[in-house]
Amino acid sequence: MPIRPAGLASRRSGLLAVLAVLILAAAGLGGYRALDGGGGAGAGPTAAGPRTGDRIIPAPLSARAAEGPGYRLTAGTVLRVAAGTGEPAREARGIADRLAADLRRSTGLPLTVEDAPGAADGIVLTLDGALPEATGPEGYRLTADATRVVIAARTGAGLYRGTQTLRQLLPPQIESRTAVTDGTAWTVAAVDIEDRPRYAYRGALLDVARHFFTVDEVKGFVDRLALYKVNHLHLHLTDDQGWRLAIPGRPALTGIGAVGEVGGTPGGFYTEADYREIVRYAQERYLTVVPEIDLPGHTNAALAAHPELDCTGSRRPAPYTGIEVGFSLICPTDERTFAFTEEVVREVARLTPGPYLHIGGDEVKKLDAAGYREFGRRVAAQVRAAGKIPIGWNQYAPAAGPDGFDLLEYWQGDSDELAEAVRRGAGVIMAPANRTYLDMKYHSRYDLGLVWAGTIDVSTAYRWDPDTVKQLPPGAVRGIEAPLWTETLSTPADLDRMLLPRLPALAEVGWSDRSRQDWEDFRRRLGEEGRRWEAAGFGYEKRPEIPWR
Ligand code: TNX
Repeated sequence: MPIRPAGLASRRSGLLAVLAVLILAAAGLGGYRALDGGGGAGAGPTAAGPRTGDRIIPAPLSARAAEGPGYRLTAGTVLRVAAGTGEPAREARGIADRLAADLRRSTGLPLTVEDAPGAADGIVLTLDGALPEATGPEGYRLTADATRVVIAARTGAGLYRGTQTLRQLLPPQIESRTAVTDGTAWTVAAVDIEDRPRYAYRGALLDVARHFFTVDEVKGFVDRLALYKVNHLHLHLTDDQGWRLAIPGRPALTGIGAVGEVGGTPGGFYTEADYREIVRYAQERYLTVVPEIDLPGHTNAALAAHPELDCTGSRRPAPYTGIEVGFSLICPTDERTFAFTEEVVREVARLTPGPYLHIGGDEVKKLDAAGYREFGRRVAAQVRAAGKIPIGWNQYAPAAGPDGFDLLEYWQGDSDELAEAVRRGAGVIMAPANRTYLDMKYHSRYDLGLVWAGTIDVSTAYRWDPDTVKQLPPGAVRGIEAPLWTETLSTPADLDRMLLPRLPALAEVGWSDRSRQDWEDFRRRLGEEGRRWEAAGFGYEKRPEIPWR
């Protein structure tokens, strides 16, 4: 560990802080005030100093600023895990190790991790089943004072979300991928935060079919989602332009179906090991992968590999590199089609630990309503037989309800059909294209993206309520999703420009209590995130709506 002046300074102030506490305790005084002098320059809550609870995105349920200078990370800071024994302890330990690794990169501090039930000082991660039940599976409580930061949750997921809040309570340079040597004080303001999500499902979709993205690039995408407490990664794995997941026994799917992408550049695909690695990486950040195999349309790549699945029985289509939709269909009246879907569904289910399997269903223009509904119900039953919960785009609404789709993802389309499906028991994930589509341009002259659903600036992404997009009974909306379609996006830098700063806006819509959402306040908080992204090396679009600092 390099010893730098900043490290020495913080070790000294840490000692002073401990001394001050002892003196105060001996004098029988409470409070933090007397510590101000011991914190050294930059340790007090100045404008450029510690983040307070009102900087966090998505906004927490409640954040109270507490008295005092807060907690400063020093060379003596230890992460302590208080989570009993067995599997919960192992899980909490894993979260602490990841947090320590993330904080070490920029701070250069040793930040060792220890098991310490009932620990007093340091950064304490505690799994606590006695927290109120309302905390839920992703809720947590974070308190910071001069001696410690405590993150408490009922589950590992809650603990992990709390660690992301801790990152945001530290200065933006905390996101640096290399050691920061400018003397930054790693101080967390004294706060008491209680937090839990509004919706259980908060997703983002990455379209790896129109343009292929490598495992490492997908991991980068996951990193960005995790910062804002997104908990589902929807991978759009197949489309006209490419089939991106290897299926044993069907080598042509990737051998033929994965070679290209939009624009004619080389495509690619994930092997079983690649896909498992994405799932593992996402899981480690408490994101569930939702794989999508888009059926029965958007299937040109599958048909190029398996021309026998075309209704004419033999026409092998050329690989498709354009961006039109609605022209392809696997034959819904041929049993070979259902043998194919059964095999694919079983295989994807086998590789996927998460509960969901998405089977698309959008923009099918060459099939009548009855045939389409029947196809949907049969494949949904295959998904269920493979042990997964079937999700479809809202066009599958007529095939939703008992034994059909359990969840519909709304992007655009018929409201009555959707309401009917909800009456039959379906839940809804809201992804209205005119709010959540991250591939829509910011403004009409923007270089990347499409405009068919309108232009979406940050305020448009932020100012809407998923519960009132459609008139649905309370509880029908299970969450939201932000899709990043990639017809016009081919590099990670392109993804970043479309994702940031709209992702945090949508993340707050999905996470924060409605009463905590406020555009003016959000703009102000978002203005600080730019420095965080610069420190992390993330690209973003400096939209003039935001007061960047
Ligand atoms: C509509 S959303 C689509 C996608 C396109 C997207 C482009 C949906 C279910 N279908 O196939 O990529 O628009 O914005």
